[in-house]
Amino acid sequence: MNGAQALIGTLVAHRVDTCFMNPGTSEMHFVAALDEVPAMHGVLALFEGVATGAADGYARMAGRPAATLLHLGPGLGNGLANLHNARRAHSPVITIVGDHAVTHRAYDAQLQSDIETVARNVSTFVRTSGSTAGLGADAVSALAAAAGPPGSVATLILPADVSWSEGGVVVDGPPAPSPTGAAPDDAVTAAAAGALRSDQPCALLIGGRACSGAAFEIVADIAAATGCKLLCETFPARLERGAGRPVVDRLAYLAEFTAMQLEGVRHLVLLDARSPVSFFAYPGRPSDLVPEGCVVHPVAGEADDVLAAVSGLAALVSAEPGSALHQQADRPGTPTGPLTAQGVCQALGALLPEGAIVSDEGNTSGLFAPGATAGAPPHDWLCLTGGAIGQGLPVALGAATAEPDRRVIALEADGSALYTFQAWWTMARQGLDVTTILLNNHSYAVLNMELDRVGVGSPGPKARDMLDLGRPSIDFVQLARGLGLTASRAETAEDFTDQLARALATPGPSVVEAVVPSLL
Ligand SMILES: Cc1ncc(C[n+]2csc(CCOP(=O)(O)OP(=O)(O)O)c2C)c(N)n1
Ligand SMILES: [Mg+2]
Repeated sequence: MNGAQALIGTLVAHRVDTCFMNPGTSEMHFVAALDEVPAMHGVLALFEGVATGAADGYARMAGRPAATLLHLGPGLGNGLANLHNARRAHSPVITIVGDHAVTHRAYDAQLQSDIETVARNVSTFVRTSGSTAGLGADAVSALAAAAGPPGSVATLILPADVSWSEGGVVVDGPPAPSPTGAAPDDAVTAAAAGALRSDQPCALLIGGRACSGAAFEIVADIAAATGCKLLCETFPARLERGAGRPVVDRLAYLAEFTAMQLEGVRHLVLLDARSPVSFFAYPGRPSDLVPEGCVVHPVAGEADDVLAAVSGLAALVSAEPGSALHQQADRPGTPTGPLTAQGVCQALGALLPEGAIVSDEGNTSGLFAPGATAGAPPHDWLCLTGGAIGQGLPVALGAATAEPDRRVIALEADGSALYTFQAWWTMARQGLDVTTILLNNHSYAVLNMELDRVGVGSPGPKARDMLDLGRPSIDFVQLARGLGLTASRAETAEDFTDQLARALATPGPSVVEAVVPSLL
């Protein structure tokens, strides 16, 4: 058995059976080994940012890692932005980066570079595997690091000769128990409970694992028992929402709106969320968004056992299981007239199928989507965790790979789509049920607002031109068809609703381009 076979065998023994990849010469033995270990599914991506974003989307839904296979330092660099988003999502991801054979390093051949330095930016674990016999054990170490909590990116660098040499050993062993995290600090929990039982205004700020499953229900019970506000982080990795799910408000993107949401709050209890900070610095404005005089209670952090922490807090405030406020079923009617961003969101709210997964990179045009879908049938909402755009389509691809029986909807802004729209080809190749709503406002619209907010005075035509995507206008229908998808364009609300309904009812991937005026 060679190293590549042992590595893949070890991964599948630990339930890592999907690898999003973009290989080159140094990874050929790994590619060849796919036929030796049929349990591993290789998924070809045409750009590394698609592979890494897909691994993130996969992990958010499956709760376990996929692998990526990338080609040396340049391949890893191409995938970095979405590994950054994965790091912020606390998604477990195994990144395997092929490298030159150890014996080739002395020659400083064209593709040689410092891979470890690139990897360190996003990874909690970086190791260059030193021997074929030890490769399986290296993979197990990477898996342990990725699992967390917090889930993280683990990078295993695989020299070509370590991969091709004989002497590989599959390390299977008993499956490691699912790690739950560190025990909560009793004193911090008691202080938070005391504040929640007092008559001072309190808020729970939840993120990560507190936004789904049992932990989410328990935090909503705590909110019901104590009358405190329930808020969640601005861009949760995965938020369960829709009819029958706990009611929670997301913190706003703009600091001014966050300040309104937190106004008067005297105690802020953090449950797998960080203390709120402004997304960017603006001249003369605060970075820290905690209101003055508000006490922050970090009851559960990203490395902690969130379920134990929220259960402990619920017991101290005598929260009744099942007492939480749940969302009523309620859908908007279908929109009419000229198509607008609001109309697109309304149609989505009217048609969203039960069990859908929404990958939200709708940006400004998606502003109304959370409101319009709040009472739709239960669904999951996946956000742009790290702010590095080009995530939405790859995450949709990964989510659909993990959950092939559920409808995935990518709510995708034009500018963001153009970083990684190669994901469409992989959706077509894999036959995945992903419906992309392409919000074409012909603009980097949000940056118009940012241009005003940073205080540059009145921007001139050259500056505005750097934010304009309308010259020439981009034809997303042709792009999508060229990559093997069915696609259509809508310019009225009625057409959009019809086209979306058809796309959602049709197996396989499709794109509905919504031409909308820019909100900014
Ligand atoms: C990797 C990366 N590059 C650049 C940016 C800066 N950026 C933020 S928003 C944006 C434009 C977004 O345009 P679009 O996706 O069309 O959304 P809209 O603002 O039009 O709603 C850019 C370029 C970023 N956030 N991430
Ligand atoms: Mg745009």
